Amino acid sequence: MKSLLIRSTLTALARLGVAEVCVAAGARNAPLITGLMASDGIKIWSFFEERSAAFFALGRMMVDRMPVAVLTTSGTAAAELLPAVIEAHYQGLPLVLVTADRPKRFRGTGAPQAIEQKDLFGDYVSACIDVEEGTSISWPTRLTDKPLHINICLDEPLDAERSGIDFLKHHPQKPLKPAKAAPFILSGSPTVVIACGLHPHEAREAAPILKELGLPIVAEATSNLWGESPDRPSLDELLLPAAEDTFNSLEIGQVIRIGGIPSSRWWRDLESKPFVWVTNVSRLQFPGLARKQHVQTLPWHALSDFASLSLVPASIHPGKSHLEEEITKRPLCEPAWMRHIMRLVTEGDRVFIGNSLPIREMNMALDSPPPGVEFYANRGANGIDGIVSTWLGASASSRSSWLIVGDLSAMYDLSAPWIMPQLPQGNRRLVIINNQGGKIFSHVKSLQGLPEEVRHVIENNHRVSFEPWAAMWGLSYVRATLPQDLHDLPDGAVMIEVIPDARQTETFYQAMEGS
Ligand SMILES: Cc1ncc(C[n+]2csc(CCOP(=O)(O)OP(=O)(O)O)c2C)c(N)n1
Repeated sequence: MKSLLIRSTLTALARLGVAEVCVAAGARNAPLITGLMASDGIKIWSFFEERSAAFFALGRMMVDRMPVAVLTTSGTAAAELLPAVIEAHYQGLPLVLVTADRPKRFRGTGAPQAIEQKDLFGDYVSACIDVEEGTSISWPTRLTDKPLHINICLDEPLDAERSGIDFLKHHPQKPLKPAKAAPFILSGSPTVVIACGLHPHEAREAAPILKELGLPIVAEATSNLWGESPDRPSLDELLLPAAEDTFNSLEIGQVIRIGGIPSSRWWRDLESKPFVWVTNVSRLQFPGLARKQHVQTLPWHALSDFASLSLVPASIHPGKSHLEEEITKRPLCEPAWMRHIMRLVTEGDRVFIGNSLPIREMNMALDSPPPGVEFYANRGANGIDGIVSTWLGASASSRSSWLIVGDLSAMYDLSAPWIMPQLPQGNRRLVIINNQGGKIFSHVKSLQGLPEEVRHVIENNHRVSFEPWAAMWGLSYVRATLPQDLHDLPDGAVMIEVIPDARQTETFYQAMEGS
């Protein structure tokens, strides 16, 4: 009976197109692990810890756009998946969660390692398939744009499953044709495009259409529209950096957002500007704003209808931007460090950007990156958790990749490097911007007037050095206080702890606010 259930679970995964499984072992999921390991055509990544496993799986999906499964044992092991499931949900990625469980009769009894696993992930999954030995089940044959939970109840003895399946013999069904996009109305007022969170394939699809449209484009790094690329037209003449002083210089009545949800304050402020029309064109069906008035959300394929439109471009106030001047004056401030790091990034590298200040400072400071550089970030739920693991997942299919992450975010994911010995060889540069706390909060106006001791608690100021973390996982370590400290990095995996100049960073932001 158990054999049958294991086999039908593996076959269901194969039919869904799962080609990689991130496994975190326990006794309860051992029969599934042995079944997987006896199978052909499936890549197995092995973890001791479920949270990293799930974020790593997410990173694999983000770049390679194939379904990846995470397999856990029962109890809180299953619950550890929740943050990555939420992130996958908001990124529209169908992460497949396979959780082993004790038989249903244990539910609500408090018996060891038996928790309420059914529907554990609530609204963040498209379905929870709760299956026990001896029951029949109709497996889904297609994934949606949401994670899927498969809860497998296994009784003892948990003897090993000796036979597997050939994953390559089961072909996933073709995706359904998207429904025709509903008609949409646009305003005739001055329009800007805002672009972020585009997979490089989507950026290639969008570039000729945006070129034809000819509107100014405020492009975050993750729009993947910056720089030259051999397989798409250059948009450099239309692109504007996603910096606050760009937004301040725009005269607009309409925004076309393509891709993910922008990380700028300006986007949030659109909430209270119902007179600005917002049209979202995205793979994700989230409007990104709570207001209903003058907001419409169109599916990604509607973008092709935009090429033939003739819209009024937003006017840009000629007022001089101080950004260049202020960065140049302060070569050791945080945004300047983004430039120093980007100078080391080479053609085709993958750059993962952490949340909080790194993503904002990269958006501000990015000038033309080398051809084919790909940017990614976890902007679904904007968490500072799981970032190192997600990057490592994304780095698995890249010969050279970078993570730029804040210090608290890095500390959140200390077990992430566990997987590194299993990764293919490549240059992996884990850059920690150690500004000694959650410094984003020092930029939040409403928090600036709080008593020092309260700010200390909010910012979690600290004096931690990351060198012992590098040593723990056997990584090379470089401490950088000057740009030249980044020269001659060794090959392979390197942890780079950047110590930006706090005073220069502070005066940079003061100057930008005053401009
Ligand atoms: C899981 C999670 N917990 C808390 C937060 C709230 N939060 C946003 S930014 C931040 C501080 C991040 O600090 P750090 O990584 O050092 O980056 P910095 O602000 O210095 O750029 C926190 C706690 C969050 N986004 N995600």
